[in-house]
Amino acid sequence: MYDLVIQNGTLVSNTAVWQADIGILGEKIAEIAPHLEGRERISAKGMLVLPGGVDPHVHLEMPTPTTTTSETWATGTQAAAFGGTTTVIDFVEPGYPRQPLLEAFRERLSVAQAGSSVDFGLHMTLCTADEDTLAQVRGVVAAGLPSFKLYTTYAGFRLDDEELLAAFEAIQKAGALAMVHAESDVILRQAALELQAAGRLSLRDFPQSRPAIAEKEAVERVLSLAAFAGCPLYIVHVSTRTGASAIARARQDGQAAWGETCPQYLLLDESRIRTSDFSGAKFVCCPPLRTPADREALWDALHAGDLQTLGTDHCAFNFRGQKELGRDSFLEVPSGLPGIELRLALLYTFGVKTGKITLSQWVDLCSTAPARLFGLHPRKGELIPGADADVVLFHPDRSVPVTHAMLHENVDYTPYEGLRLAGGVHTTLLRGQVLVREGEWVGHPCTGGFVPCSSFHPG
Ligand code: DUC
Ligand code: ZN
Repeated sequence: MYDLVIQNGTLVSNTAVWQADIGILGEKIAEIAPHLEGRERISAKGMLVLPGGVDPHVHLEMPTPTTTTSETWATGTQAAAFGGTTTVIDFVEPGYPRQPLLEAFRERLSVAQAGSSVDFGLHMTLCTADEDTLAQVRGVVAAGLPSFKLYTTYAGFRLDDEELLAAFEAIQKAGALAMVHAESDVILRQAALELQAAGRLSLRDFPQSRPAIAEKEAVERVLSLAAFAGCPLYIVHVSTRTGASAIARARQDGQAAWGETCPQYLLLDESRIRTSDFSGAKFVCCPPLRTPADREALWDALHAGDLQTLGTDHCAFNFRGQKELGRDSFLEVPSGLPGIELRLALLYTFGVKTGKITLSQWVDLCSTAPARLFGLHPRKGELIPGADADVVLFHPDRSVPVTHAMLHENVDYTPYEGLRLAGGVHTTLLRGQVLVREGEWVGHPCTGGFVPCSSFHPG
């Protein structure tokens, strides 16, 4: 007799779709089979039943030089649960230059732990790559952070080629994974200088300040440097056809390389920024939204398996008071879009329902592949006995338009306003506890915990 049985659902894994019950004992899945008995029962008749989503790329409560993201750990992780995501992976960034990495980790951990309603992992950001910093990499991996974020641009974060190579070598030796924000700093600086000289700093000019070629150049370069170092490499938020095809080529050559894209690059394009008023600021993110042709190429890449994960890069700033900081110059618009709550529903609607990807690809992109890449599998990302009972019941046939009012994200707009969803999350369980039932929060807040990630082995 199990504590809880989820009955009569259609289970979806990254390889199969089948009918069965899920028996849960305590925090774990105990059995998957027909006709299980439990003290409590949840009917999943007519529902898809999935492993809880794993969002590999979020920024909660993130300070920037001018403001802090509007989404806290408390609000963002509840919104994640409403959207079927039961594990998020955020970032540790140094609180001051050359802060010891484990000290920065402990500080971030205590903030996250106090507020998180879903489980979470953390990636470590490397803003320097000197001997002293790189000597700390092994200790960070041992603490449960086997993924390191590197930037090719942004003052205070950017590593030059020599530093990137040194970092890749240290990460490889520590059995970890490098993640790179890949945009060419020299191209971005030159593009911004030219626009500035021409007095073109209005929102309409923003996309031109971060051209697609900047992504291509940086993706190709970091792929080469990582290949030379033998370091596994994950490119975050791939936004262009050329970025995706560079990763596909590297993979065909046998390189350990993976790519992530995000809902905004699949569903929105640069026309959103070119509005007659300032509302286009709601769509400012880096890399920027691209062309309809790029969107199509990214869908093709998901279909072909050339990109492996869907993260949100959830980085929420209110339009009022935050995005508005950039009224006089796009350079001052805080960069980032919200999306933590809609990831599963958007990919289902515009990917599965349109036939661009299969149900199993959907689960793989949103859950299993990120769990594997970031060392959370098989505890997360899988419906199998022994895994955490992180389970989502998803209504496969529910037509609703997206409105800001229906969401739980702590931000004053959604970039997806008006898009019609074809399905949505009904119930979300985290380690056997129901957090969301029929669209209502029924869980205890702040019950999420840090999940140490194991060293890199993509499986
Ligand atoms: N890009 C954004 O737009 N926001 C957060 C970080 C990033 O790389
Ligand atoms: Zn990001």
